[in-house]
Amino acid sequence: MPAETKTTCPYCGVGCGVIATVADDGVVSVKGDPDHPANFGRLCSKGSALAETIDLDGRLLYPEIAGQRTGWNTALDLVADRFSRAIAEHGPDSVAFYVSGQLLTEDYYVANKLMKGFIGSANIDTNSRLCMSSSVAGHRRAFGADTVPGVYEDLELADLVILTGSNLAWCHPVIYQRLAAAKAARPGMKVVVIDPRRTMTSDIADLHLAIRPDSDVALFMGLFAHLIASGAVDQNYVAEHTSGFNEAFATAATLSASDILEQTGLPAMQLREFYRLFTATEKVVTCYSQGVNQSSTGTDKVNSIINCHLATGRIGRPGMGPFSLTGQPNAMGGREVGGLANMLAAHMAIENADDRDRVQRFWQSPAIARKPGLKAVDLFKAVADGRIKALWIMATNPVVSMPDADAVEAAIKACPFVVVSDVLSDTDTTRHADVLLPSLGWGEKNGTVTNSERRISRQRDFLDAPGDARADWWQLAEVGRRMGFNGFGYASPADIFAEHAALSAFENDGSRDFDIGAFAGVDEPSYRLMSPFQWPATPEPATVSSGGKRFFADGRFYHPDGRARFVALEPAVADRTNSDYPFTLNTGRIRDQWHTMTRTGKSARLSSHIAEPFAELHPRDAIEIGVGNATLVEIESPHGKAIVRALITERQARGSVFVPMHWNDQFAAKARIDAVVAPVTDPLSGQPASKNVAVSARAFAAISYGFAVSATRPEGLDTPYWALAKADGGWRLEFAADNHVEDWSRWCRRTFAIPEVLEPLGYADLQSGDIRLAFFDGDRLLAALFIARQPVAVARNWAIAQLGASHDQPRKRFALVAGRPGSDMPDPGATVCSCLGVGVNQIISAVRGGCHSVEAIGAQTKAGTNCGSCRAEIRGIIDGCLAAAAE
Ligand SMILES: Nc1nc2c(c(=O)[nH]1)N[C@H]1C(S)=C(S)[C@@H](COP(=O)(O)OP(=O)(O)OC[C@H]3O[C@@H](n4cnc5c(=O)[nH]c(N)nc54)[C@H](O)[C@@H]3O)O[C@H]1N2
Ligand SMILES: Nc1nc2c(c(=O)[nH]1)N[C@H]1C(S)=C(S)[C@@H](COP(=O)(O)OP(=O)(O)OC[C@H]3O[C@@H](n4cnc5c(=O)[nH]c(N)nc54)[C@H](O)[C@@H]3O)O[C@H]1N2
Ligand code: SF4
Ligand SMILES: [Mo]
Repeated sequence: MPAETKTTCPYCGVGCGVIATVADDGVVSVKGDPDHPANFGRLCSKGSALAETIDLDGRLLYPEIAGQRTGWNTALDLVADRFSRAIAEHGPDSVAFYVSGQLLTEDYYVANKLMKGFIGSANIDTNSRLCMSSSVAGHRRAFGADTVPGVYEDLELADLVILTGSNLAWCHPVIYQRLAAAKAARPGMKVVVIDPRRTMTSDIADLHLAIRPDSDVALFMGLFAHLIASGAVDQNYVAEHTSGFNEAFATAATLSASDILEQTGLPAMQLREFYRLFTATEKVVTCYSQGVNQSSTGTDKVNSIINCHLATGRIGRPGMGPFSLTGQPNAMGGREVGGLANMLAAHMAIENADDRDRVQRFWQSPAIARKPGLKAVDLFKAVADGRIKALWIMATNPVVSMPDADAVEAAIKACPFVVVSDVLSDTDTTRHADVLLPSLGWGEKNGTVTNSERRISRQRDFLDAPGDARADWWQLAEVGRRMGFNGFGYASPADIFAEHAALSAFENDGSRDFDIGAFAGVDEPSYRLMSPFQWPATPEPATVSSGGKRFFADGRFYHPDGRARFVALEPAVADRTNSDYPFTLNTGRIRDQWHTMTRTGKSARLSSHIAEPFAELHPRDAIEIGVGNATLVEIESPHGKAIVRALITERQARGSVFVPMHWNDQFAAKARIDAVVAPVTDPLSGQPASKNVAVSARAFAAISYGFAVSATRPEGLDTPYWALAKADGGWRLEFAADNHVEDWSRWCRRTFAIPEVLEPLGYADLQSGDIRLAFFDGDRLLAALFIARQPVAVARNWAIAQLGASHDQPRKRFALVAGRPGSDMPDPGATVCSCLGVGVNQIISAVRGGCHSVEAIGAQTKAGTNCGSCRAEIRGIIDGCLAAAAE
């Protein structure tokens, strides 16, 4: 009987329930958990492909010191010794942890306790600084606590859903599907998307406001003034439960209608329509994500939104409220344990002496951090200038994901002692570690995560620990013990969770929002069986709710006077004066990759949707800088450079380029876009402004372009542009050279490790410059190379399919060097539906055959019938074909 395990998806903050099955032959499969209240059985493309990302290829299996395998005892003793010595010689602030919203709550709790309570410094920060810290700061300013008031159901109950700075269709796909289903069932429901780019999410929007980058504060200040002018303010709510209204109004009133139009760049009609909709609709939810948080005015953006909800009293009631969509699976759990450098555990404040005393008494710890520690960008600056002598990085890849990434890499290299805990042996960060510690990954580790709607779910193990890999919490507790501290004798994650829950309830009595005291004494068997629940879950009276609890319906907030605060704001003034860097670089995500690709990059299916790093450019900008579609573009700032493929599209606004954050030095020559991102941060939250970077964009002059498929991973790539992706049966490679290559055949032998005895089948056209080479081992294709002076036009998915095909007949081999599919091998085109491998050409032919709805396409081709993440794209293709046919 195959064993089923209920667990939680390790990717985004939606926090979907997953059922993992291990068959008798050890093969793992996953499906959505129909009983989980976040997804009710749905999974997106990334969740559906989880089983493809848990192989041991590239795994870090044993501790290493200076690149040599060692045992845990030696490694942990060394870590404890080097941290202790640094502290003894230079004080507690000379060491730091940089951790992650992908840790489980139990790991995170131990990391925070060790640093803040025992080492006595607050130099622990997390990648959530790059992700959620503006929301945290905005919540604390408005509510007096870092509280997300609403629940997912609110999006389904609302009559107006505003998605601002959120590409929900790609980044929170299951919430997007819930929203799309609710809108389909209740077509009166309106959706407004606010994003400088037209994204897949905009496709369900009744109104898309393509605002100028970072003009959000002006937009929402204008809305606030409009609500007042049109009498939409809930005077009672404002009088009873808030303060600061008049001050906020005074600054909002200074902004004229023409200021707002100028700053946002919106047509007056669109602006009026948006203000009208918000004013007229009581049930409004405003969801926001990184287009809001990742800004030099991120905290102000958050408060500009909350101001409008407070003014109308639309908060904490069904279908109403501001809603911060968290990115990582445990961004919320990290906030609960106080993983940010400026927070204490259990939503207590580091600046508050009573809180410090309370936490120290609870932990019975020798010390307690007295002031906030260094925030991520400052932390790595302190590493760079030598203030940090020992650094422990856990479950994050800062050489790829931090702004000014080349400087971060140099800082890590120069740091006297760096420990990295990861699941992979080769990442852009692990390569600079003095000590590498192998961690358990998803499916092996055990603990809890909290999703965007405050729901705590279990991640459970269903695989054996590979090699000597051990849990992150265990590594931290062992180092704590070896540094001579009591309080780290945990036997299991259940032990840690019980302590964390007890701290949340300790001297709380309703004074703090985060309370899961109902689980204070949780034992191993109950922890094992724990069902998803939402906090608060208070001890007295014991309330454990499976959902529906909202905050602030009673108008009681967590500032000492119990009132919420309006925040008086200034609109940000955009500075676009530097003509050397005239473009605005916007960075973010694509549908099928997760962050730095260490896991999703393993899946051929997920890599087939978008296989290369790219820059989205407006057609007129492309003409101006002389970039043609699919040629290459060089993006540069004073901090660094990247070379990526040009994707010319009307979805992009003029003057802006969008580049995904995912590609790194393992998958591309020079596409680590954070090397280009300036380390500019929000002054309150310290969150980097990753969406608005002044850059130049220019054509990269390639003299030849190449595409290749190969059975083994290409090695030793040295062209100025290359991008590698996993493909069924091997790898696919895109590249470009700026030098003449004398002998492509030799190049192939070196790059694809082709044995000397094998002769290529070749074709070269000296006139056009086209070269094609294929190497066969018997009837099996080892590698095929296509070179052209222009971007190579060969059908990619068809070429990849040849890796798995038999080439027993000469005709088939020649078809390959001819570079075009025969009539018996039609080209499916670029992948749209990665779950079922359906390409754009197949969908177009189904549309031409009369399938004019997403459902009809699904019935004909199966596209969009598994996870549904591609349904918006399919709708776009249908619309495009029908529009073209009508012309
Ligand atoms: N597929 C996928 N899903 C993910 C992740 C992933 O790596 N891959 N990561 C997860 C994580 S950790 C996070 S934090 C979330 C992020 O989820 P999102 O925030 O939805 O994703 P992003 O692509 O970073 O940015 C969202 C949008 O902000 C827009 N934007 C840029 N500037 C502005 C501006 O000035 N104002 C406004 N209003 N919008 C602007 C961008 O054009 C972009 O479309 O996704 C999570 N989900
Ligand atoms: N330009 C730009 N930069 C950005 C962003 C952006 O939008 N634009 N977004 C920012 C945001 S919101 C985020 S959240 C960050 C994300 O950036 P990162 O956190 O750097 O990205 P990940 O690839 O998720 O890194 C996780 C690392 O942990 C490892 N890992 C996986 N599971 C485990 C485990 O259980 N234990 C341990 N110890 N390791 C594990 C993985 O192999 C990987 O190396 O990027 C930020 N950087
Ligand atoms: S929406 Fe997708 S990535 Fe996010 S938790 Fe659900 S299955 Fe995982
Ligand atoms: Mo994030």
